[in-house]
Amino acid sequence: METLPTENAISAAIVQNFSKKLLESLVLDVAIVGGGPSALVAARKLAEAGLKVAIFERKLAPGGGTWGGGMLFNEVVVQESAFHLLDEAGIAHKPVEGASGYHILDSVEMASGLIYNAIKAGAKIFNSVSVEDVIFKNDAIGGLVINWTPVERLGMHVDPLTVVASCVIDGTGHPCEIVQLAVKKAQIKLETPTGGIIGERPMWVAEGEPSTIENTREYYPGLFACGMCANNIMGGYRMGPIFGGMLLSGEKVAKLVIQKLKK
Ligand code: 48F
Repeated sequence: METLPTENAISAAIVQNFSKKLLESLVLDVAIVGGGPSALVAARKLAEAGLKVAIFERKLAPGGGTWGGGMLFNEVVVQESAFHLLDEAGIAHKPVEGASGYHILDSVEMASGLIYNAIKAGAKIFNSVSVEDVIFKNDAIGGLVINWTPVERLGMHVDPLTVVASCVIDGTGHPCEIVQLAVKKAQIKLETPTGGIIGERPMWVAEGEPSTIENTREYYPGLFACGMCANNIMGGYRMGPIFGGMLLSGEKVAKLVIQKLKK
């Protein structure tokens, strides 16, 4: 009997495996929007806790603002309180001379290490997928509305698909896209002093780092925020190429989600 040509076997394997991965991710414990550093740590921790978690990332390469270091000098700085998260992922770091408690590391190693470890822990990552809306039912956020990034970029009139999730994490960084659209379209009131998004403040490293962690929380039933998104919502300060707050924010949001789902 004639066997199928290799070309066919390769294409069939890709279609079958991707379809299986997507089918298994249509109902999730946790759907994360954006694959920046905070989201990647959260995904790893959630997967390690045995939860079904997937990241939907608009760009071809996950990693968010990690790759470019400071002004394209591809090195970043992390403070002592977050070293354990680098060590758990096998990412090397060394002291910054003259700045006690700060270590410097290769930003490409950090991005690739965070991505690799999230996947190895069992999280799924869908790249080139943009989240364009949320599922909003019974006064809670219940999932995501997704489409291919090229469809979004080309402005093609193509209906999206949906992903149902018990919890959604907005990890979209500075623009906090998902919370923005939920406030606008579902007219929800957030757990903030004004009920709305306060807006990110300018750079102040000493304030921005702890406030990123402090501002990481559930802002509406089913809708959590981490990383710079959380700072934008609560009016926190930015901090540039220091990433400890991002990593710790990912760790914190995972803990909050696990606590909620255990209840
Ligand atoms: O901005 P980003 O890296 O998130 P983060 O974890 O980290 C912030 C730092 O990189 C840096 C900083 C540290 O000092 O200030 O900025 O808060 O990554 C956010 C990711 O979300 C993706 C976007 O492409 C990026 O990779 N993203 C944004 N909107 C969407 C999205 C969307 N609607 N759908 C899918 N992905």
